Amino acid sequence: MAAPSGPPALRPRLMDRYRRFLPVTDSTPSLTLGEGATPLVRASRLGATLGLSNLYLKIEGQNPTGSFKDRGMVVAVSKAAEAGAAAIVCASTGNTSASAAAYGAAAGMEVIVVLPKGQIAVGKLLQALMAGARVVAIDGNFDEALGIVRALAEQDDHPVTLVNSVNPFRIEGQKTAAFEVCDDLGCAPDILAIPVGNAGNISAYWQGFREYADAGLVDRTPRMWGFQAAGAAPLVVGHRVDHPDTIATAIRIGDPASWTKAIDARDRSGGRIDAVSDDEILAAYRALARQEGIFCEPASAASVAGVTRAAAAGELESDALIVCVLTGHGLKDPTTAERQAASVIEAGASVGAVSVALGW
Ligand code: AN7
Repeated sequence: MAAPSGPPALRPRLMDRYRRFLPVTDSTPSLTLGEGATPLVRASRLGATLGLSNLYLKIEGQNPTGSFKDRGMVVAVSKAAEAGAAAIVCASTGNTSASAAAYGAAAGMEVIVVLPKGQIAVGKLLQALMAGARVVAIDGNFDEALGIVRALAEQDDHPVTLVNSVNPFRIEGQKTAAFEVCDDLGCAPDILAIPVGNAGNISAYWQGFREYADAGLVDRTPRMWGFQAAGAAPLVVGHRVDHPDTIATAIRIGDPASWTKAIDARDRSGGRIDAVSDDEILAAYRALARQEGIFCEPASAASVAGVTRAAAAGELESDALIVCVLTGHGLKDPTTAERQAASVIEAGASVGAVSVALGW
């Protein structure tokens, strides 16, 4: 039997499934690591706690490198390959670099990532290094790293393609998550809640919902609810934050590149962009794991933290159709998990000792 030329039929390639909405041509290489088609899970127990009967979670941590970045990266790297690029570069709070490293490796490209030193979750850093990316850690934050890679990509002596979300192909790929939400629900949700850092993803979802509505595939668009961490909430305070700080390192960003697009998504959708505290983020992070069995990274829990607060304030109809995007996998950041988790119970190697340890 001949080997299949792509992934098995049950898992269509993201770029094939939504090809009519993507900048894909016959000369675009068909790169894939199996991205997209992530689960939309009904959060019954957490929903009951919050008084919400239609709360859903979009589990983007189930992408190949464990975050939503893969949707955009597969398109950006494919288009870079189509254009003949031999090298890609990005700045990152971690997930973009993990994704760029993986897709760059799969495409046979050189990958360079520039990161804020000491501010990257250990799993993400190891993903980039294992995939063979050259990792440069700067004495500065993400916003400074982005400024540096933008300048590097403009130099002529070392041709390199920038794959941060200022690369429009990233947004094109990421909008497919909105398509999947609509396809799975059979309609658009009332509210789409999402963490916001550099603001590419909220812009991508909004674009996706609008394109689906324009194509007549859904009859409305959701209200876009973005949530930033309180210590890194430039879109909420209305000005750049020079020293962003939060436990949710993925969204530790003070000067979002897609600022205008995010504000546009908020305003045109009748939505909101609010700040949630690190304590609220961590409470949602624990609740997701304990009540739903879903282990996301801290930044991802900002979406649920925001909906939790709105529910507590009585701002939500109990039957509102709400989708919270969980952008990245919990295993990426074992350090935060270790600090939030219960302790192991130690016991001797006998039934009696284990029973005693369990308090039986
Ligand atoms: C888990 O990896 O910016 O608002 O450099 O990793 O589109 O930036 C990551 C962002 C949310 C925010 N959740 O998305 C990077 C980076 C997780 C993330 C965001 C990020 P954007």
